[in-house]
Amino acid sequence: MSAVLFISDLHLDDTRPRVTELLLQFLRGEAREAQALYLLGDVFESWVGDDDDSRLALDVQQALAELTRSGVEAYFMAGNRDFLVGDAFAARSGVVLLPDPAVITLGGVPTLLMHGDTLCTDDLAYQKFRVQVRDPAWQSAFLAQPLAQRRAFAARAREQSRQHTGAAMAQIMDVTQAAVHSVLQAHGVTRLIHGHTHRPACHHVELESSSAERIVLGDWYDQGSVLRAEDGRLALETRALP
Ligand SMILES: [Mn+2]
Repeated sequence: MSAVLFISDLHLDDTRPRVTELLLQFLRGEAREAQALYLLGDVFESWVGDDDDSRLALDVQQALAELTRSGVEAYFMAGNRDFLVGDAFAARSGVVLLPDPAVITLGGVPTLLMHGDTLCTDDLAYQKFRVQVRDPAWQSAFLAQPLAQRRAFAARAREQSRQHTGAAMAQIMDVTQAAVHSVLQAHGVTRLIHGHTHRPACHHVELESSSAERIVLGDWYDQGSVLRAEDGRLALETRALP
């Protein structure tokens, strides 16, 4: 059986062109041999609407379209940066949009997929912001603005996010054990894969009557990060920047 691949937190941005280059290489190379690719959020540092005509936006959709046309299934779950990715993006790139959370069967094991931001329940300021920007009325008002105005808003939001991340205690920016236990139990699964925290690891989770595993995907800042599921094995691997 061929591999199933998981990536997240690339935070693609014009300031880090080598990361975009690595993704394009990955989509045209390694991913072509896979059965499926899951993109679990924050692929883009920001996404201001599917009408974005920037080079970066077009190149990524093009490479995804080539991948999906070659027969590889690709699934896209939004993160806290690219939650405005919508149906036009999906149609152009051939990806299937996934809700957060979503349960899949991976090598026979029911597996819960999330971006991970909803697990960071101690970050109250962020959770409040999330409620606002996930509101359909807020989203349609935002998307009705001209592209230039939306880009300016995204730049301001990035700056505020940087300040918040710098000021908040590291502990607040991580998942809480209570949230992890609660989603595992609510979905009746013993495996969770998520990103968002940029703390790649495979954790063992002790539940009341069973044990589970929590796999955290890595970010794409100093390298690429890929979770490969193949022949019943999961491997968290890195890829060097070009
Ligand atoms: Mn995130």
